Amino acid sequence: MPATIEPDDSDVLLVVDLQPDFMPGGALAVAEGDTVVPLANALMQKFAHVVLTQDWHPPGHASFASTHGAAPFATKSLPYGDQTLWPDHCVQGSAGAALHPELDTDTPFLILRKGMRGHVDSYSAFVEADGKTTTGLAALLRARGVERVFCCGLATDFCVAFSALDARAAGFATYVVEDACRAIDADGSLDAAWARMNAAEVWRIQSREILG
Ligand code: VGL
Ligand code: ZN
Repeated sequence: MPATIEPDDSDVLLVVDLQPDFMPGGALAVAEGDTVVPLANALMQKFAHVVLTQDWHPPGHASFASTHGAAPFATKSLPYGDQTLWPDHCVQGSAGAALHPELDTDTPFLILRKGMRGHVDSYSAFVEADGKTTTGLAALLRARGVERVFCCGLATDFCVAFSALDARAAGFATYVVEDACRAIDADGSLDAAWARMNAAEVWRIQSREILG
């Protein structure tokens, strides 16, 4: 099948959280998460603008179950809303928080770290979980003439979905490259994420539509 999408100067590829802690064997492992890395590298070659994100939490982060003496995957009410509690992951400076060693870090113009503030999580590359604090990414992309945001990485139902929904809300045409993502899929979270993305007109595409 020939490529049907030819990225141009107004397109950005957003590569979300390809870090060892989200890979098989990692602290918050996503099944087959490692299979996304070569696809992300191939996709990057098609884009004039590429941004990587890196989940980057201080020790004792509000999203960690251990911080609250709770069980991982429980839900906790925090001042900004309900927070899923995770195993400790992507602790700043730890090996699990690094970018995957096979990920192309030469092509991206920006590596955006998120979730750095102790009391607020940030699944999204655009807006933190308080719904207010912006990372500045939307303004930066607009200043570069970006109109369409293509998302891939981990995890489909959390950081990819939240980033895609916020890209859409910021006015970008937004696409998720489904086969270049993998999901955590806890308690129906993958279906729920796609329902929200479909409702928001975030388009679901496959990497072959770009790679040919
Ligand atoms: C993520 C849960 C917690 C993700 C990050 O990258 O999807 N999920 N932190
Ligand atoms: Zn995290």
